[in-house]
Amino acid sequence: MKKTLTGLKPSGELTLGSLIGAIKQMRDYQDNYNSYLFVPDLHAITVPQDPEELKARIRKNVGLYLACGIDPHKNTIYLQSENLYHANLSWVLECTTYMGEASRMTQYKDKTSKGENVSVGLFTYPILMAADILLYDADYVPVGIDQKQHVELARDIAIRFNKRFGATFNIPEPLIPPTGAKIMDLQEPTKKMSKSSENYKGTILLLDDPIQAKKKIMSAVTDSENLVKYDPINKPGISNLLTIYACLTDTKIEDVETKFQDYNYGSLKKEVALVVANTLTSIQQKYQEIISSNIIDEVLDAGRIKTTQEAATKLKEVYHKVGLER
Ligand code: AQP
Repeated sequence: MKKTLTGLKPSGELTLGSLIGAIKQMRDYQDNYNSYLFVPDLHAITVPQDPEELKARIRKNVGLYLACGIDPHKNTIYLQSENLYHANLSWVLECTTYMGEASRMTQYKDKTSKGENVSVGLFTYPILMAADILLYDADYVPVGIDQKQHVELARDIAIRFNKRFGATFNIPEPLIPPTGAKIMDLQEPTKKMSKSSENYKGTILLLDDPIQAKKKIMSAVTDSENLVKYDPINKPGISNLLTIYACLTDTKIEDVETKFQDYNYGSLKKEVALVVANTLTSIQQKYQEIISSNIIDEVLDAGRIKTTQEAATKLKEVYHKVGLER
């Protein structure tokens, strides 16, 4: 069975974008793939985090994975920081990656272009991500479009390592959803909906009060044409709403466009708001049951034991190839 692997960093609360771009894909694939879903908490500290908030968010995110339909019997679920081999392999890979290729990563370039004083970790984190993927020989990495470049870097690193030291790593491929690869901010629809966004009204969190979420959809920025049409370049706001509806109802974007072609923007927003609120209500009901049980610790303990054994074997092979042994 082919292996899929992905993670959502606990740098903020999970959003509708996290659900549509990553969790939903893992849920859709879980019956047919050997699925690995982790919490990349080491990635979260590439930017400053409040320790207590981070700790709480790690549990919350695992609870949300499960509440969104990730089946712990079909997925290996684990916490990155509980498995020391990720950081070990990352170091070896950092030593085989060139400054030029790491400097080309657009997420890093975006953050530094704003003149922010960023950490070295933010620069090297795509290499840690390569280690996360290569450690388990993942075949596919379901990601939103913004992470495609990082999976390509992981491929380049693996190909180069294999050439230099002999076949060691499987070469992973990104899996980008045809619809919903980039859910946009509701207030600035040319920008990705992000969990660390400062604009409260632009982002829907999975634990938002469904009534508030409805209000956010109703006040989403659109355009003045009053024509419902899927056209992400010229009508990013409306296209984003159509995409959200299509993904949450598992409908083709063309069919959603046809369904709403005679609607005015207010009526379209009402329909989207209802689907979003229903999705959140269902997730939150399951989340409340999960958070008050022992399941999160059980799942993470099982994931830690399994992945630590697998990663130890892989790292031993890597150390042997590189000459790190007595
Ligand atoms: N808005 C989105 N639309 C589609 N996919 C998305 N993803 C995130 N936001 C959207 C996908 O979710 C996966 C996990 O991403 P992540 O949470 O580890 O990191 P990120 O992409 O940096 O997410 P954020 O929300 O933008 O975090 P911050 O604000 O902390 O930087 C990835 O596959 C991502 O593509």
